[in-house]
Order: sequence, then C-alpha cells, then structure tokens
Amino acid sequence: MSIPAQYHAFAQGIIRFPALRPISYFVWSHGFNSQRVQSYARASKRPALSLVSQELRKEGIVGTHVNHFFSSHSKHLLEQIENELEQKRSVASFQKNAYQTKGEKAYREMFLSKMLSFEHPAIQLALQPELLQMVGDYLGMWGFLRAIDIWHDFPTQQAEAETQYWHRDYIDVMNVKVFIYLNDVTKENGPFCYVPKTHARGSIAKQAQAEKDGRIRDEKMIAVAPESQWRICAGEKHSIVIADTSGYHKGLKPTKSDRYLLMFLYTSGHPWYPRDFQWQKEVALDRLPNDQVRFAVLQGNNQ
Ligand SMILES: O=C(O)CCC(=O)C(=O)O
Ligand SMILES: [Fe+2]
Repeated sequence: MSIPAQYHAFAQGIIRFPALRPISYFVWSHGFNSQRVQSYARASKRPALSLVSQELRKEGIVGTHVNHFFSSHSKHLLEQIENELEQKRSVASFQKNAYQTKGEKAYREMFLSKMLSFEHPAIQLALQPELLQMVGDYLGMWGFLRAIDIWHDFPTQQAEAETQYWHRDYIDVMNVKVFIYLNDVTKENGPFCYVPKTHARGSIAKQAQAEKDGRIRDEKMIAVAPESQWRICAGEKHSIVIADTSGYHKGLKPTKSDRYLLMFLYTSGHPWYPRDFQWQKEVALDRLPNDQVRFAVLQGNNQ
C-alpha cells in the first residue's frame, strides 16, 4: 500500500495539534500499520504490559539497567559490541569525526557504518525479544528498527547546538529510542534529558514556545513543566534509558568529559524518514524466525 503524501502532515497532527490526536492515532495504527497491530495482538493476547512499557506509556521515559533487562545472550552481544568499539578506538589513525556522515553534528562521532550486516552484534542485540516485546507493548504493534548507531559525544568550544537544545523528534507518531550508556554518565558528560508526559500520547499537551532562532530554551520549557519534573538521565555504565522522543528532550552539552552510548530507534512500519542504514546484502527471509523480528527488519505494513 502506498501512503499518500498528506499522510505525514495528518499524522503529525498527533504531535503538533492535540485536538487531532485521537483520530490521527487511530488511522496510524488501525489503517497504515494494521497488520503490525494485528500480528502483535495475536502474539500478545491481553498483554500483561511489563512495568517498563507501562511506565513508558505514562511518562514517555523510563530507566533500567542491562543487568535487570537483558538476557545473558544479550549481555554477551553487548560485550562483543564493546570489544569491537574498543578496537576501533585503539586504531591510531582513527580521527574524531572519521565516521561522521555528511551534515552531522560537530559534537558527535558515530561508529557504526551505514551498511550493516544482519549478523552484526549491534543488529542482533536490537532484535532481541526483550527489546522487541517492550517496543511492541508500547507501540501496540510490532516495531520497525529505523536507526542504530554508537555515539561518542564530546565537549566542544562552541555553544549548545542542534539536539543539545530542547526539541521533539518528528520521526513518527510514536517511537521508542533506546540508549545504552557505555560509560558512566553524569551531569558533566552529556546526560539525555526529558520532560515527562510530553510525548504524543502523554498527558501534557502544552507546546513549548520556540525563540526566533527556532530554539526552545529552558525558560520556555518551565512553562510546560517545572524544572523539578525534568529528568536528567545520569547513570552508571550499562544504564538503559528508554524514551519516546516525540516528547521534549535534549542531550545536555558535555562540559568535562565524553559520553559513549549505543542507540536503537524503533518506529511503526511507516516512519516519516527512511531507515538510516542499509543492509550489506539482502536479509534472507528464512533468517527471520518470527513476526516480531520480521516486522523489525522489513519496512511497511505487510510481511
Ligand atoms: O544526545 C542526546 O542525549 C539526545 C539526542 C537526541 O536528540 C535524540 O536522540 O533524538
Ligand atoms: Fe532528538
């Protein structure tokens, strides 16, 4: 099914115009993503939503830890990813920004290639059942793995830029972004920050006022929710932060040291921008063991 161009504008109604939320949510889930919804519903009859997805629905953000959330297989995959990262970092010729793609951010280098194999441990980790089930429980449909990367954020001489200001991600009606911290993160090395309940289906519908330069500053965010409610996600290595980034968020600018994290982004089968990586070679369908994984790998509504 091809999606009419008007769809995106309509779907954005759920984020920009609270009055349109119920109808645009309905069309998004039961129209354009209906097969994903049905397959999820069949597999998860009367889902006893995990505490993580329940909290995510209510707050738009939830924190957990690798030791509480990951199976031993997932932990093993994470170790492989960290070993690979360590090797890349130790290559003498490795330059800051060497892995950046064009138009990217001056405060971040990214380690994963945009051509990935299905076997890559980061892909395998992103497709583990504890993650896909949590994403499905939150979205109410099987999610699609829209983006994946390893970020290294570092202090710069410049002022805050881009995602270091409050913003919403206009990527889909709902989304799930998973950050796995690969080092200890404090207020000084760029924690992820979030204003709870501002996600598309959250209880705070108020929109923050942007300045002329398009930035939303702290003073304007206070009008949406008092600072005492903001979540500054400091956490030790292997903390997991899960957020629907349709809600207001930013990465606090690192002041003293660096931050490393693994990032997965899951959306519906119809994100507003295409997947940001490609398969090195087409994934053989018999490698996809069930609907949960099939829908995560293959874009669209029908598998
Ligand atoms: O750097 C961060 O913690 C936040 C980045 C961001 O805006 C995003 O992941 O959507
Ligand atoms: Fe963002």
